[in-house]
Amino acid sequence: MSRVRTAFPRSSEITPRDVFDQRRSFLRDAGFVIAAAGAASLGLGARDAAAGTFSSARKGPYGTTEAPTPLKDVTSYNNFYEFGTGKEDPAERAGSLKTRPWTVSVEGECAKPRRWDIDELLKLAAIEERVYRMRCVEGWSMVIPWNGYPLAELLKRAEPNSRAKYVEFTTLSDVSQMPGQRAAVLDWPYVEGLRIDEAMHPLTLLTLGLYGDLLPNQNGAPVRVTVPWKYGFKSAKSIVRIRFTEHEPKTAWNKAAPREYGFYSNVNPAVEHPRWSQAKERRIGEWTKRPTLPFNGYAEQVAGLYAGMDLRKYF
Ligand SMILES: Nc1nc2c(c(=O)[nH]1)N[C@H]1C(S)=C(S)[C@@H](COP(=O)(O)O)O[C@H]1N2
Ligand SMILES: [Mo]
Repeated sequence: MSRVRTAFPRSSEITPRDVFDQRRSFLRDAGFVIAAAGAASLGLGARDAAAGTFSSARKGPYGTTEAPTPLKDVTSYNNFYEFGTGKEDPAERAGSLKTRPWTVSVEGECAKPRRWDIDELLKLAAIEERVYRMRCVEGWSMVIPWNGYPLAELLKRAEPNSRAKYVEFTTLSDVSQMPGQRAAVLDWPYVEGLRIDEAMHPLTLLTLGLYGDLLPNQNGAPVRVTVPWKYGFKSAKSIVRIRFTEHEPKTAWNKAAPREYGFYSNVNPAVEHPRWSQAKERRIGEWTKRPTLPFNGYAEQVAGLYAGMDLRKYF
């Protein structure tokens, strides 16, 4: 409780006025019932819900000072194939996703497997704001103020054992809520994975919100991961299971097109994708392309994880 409501300034004081106004109007337009429901379960009053569930979250480390992508773009230009392959499909169709009740089971190679309720996850650790660059393999990027805490906070509570070398993430599988799962574009459910040191890295965020509120459905409500130095598809949405494994997980995109999507998928301008250049990117809202940075600009934090590895082979 107190962890969510901190003594830090309200977001109306610390974010640019237009961003704040834009958020308010979005909440009004969307009739943000989910945020209100989440706020109620956290014991927040109606006024706090209107201002945003996490609006007083403290700024976490590693945030970029680059201008955030407008909320409207963050919530209307999405990849979430469970709701269709068009960029506007998730915003239009993800209303059918029921994000409560919701549980995430943490299992596999660990001493303390456990099923967590979403309300427990909301209170497990202090919710931070992390403004991360996100880079899609298709050649576009955004800057998104996420709300969450390091995934390590959750993982360490499971006490992974010595066989736990990877962490696998599985998205909900339910065609009645996710109409895009009727199409065989991927082998559902969506599965992603990280090496355990990547999953435990302080940059890897268990993400519960954006722009100060609970995640909109199209962005992976009620809980997703955010791995900012990897291409966007590594950041699995609407997660129901996290599993410690001894062997490299079989990921949905790797199974679909192994030559295009490697297990690592670190943002790397020097490794070309057969269909989209990785040398440059278009920041949503800008016209001139900007160069793509190694590890999406997070090399200082994560390059050491790959010391001695041939990143052209392990792409
Ligand atoms: N379950 C699931 N997770 C997913 C995807 C998806 O189709 N299904 N798309 C990925 C891709 S390709 C990207 S670029 C990001 C987009 O996240 P955003 O819409 O919140 O910006 O989500 C990733 N996570
Ligand atoms: Mo992506």
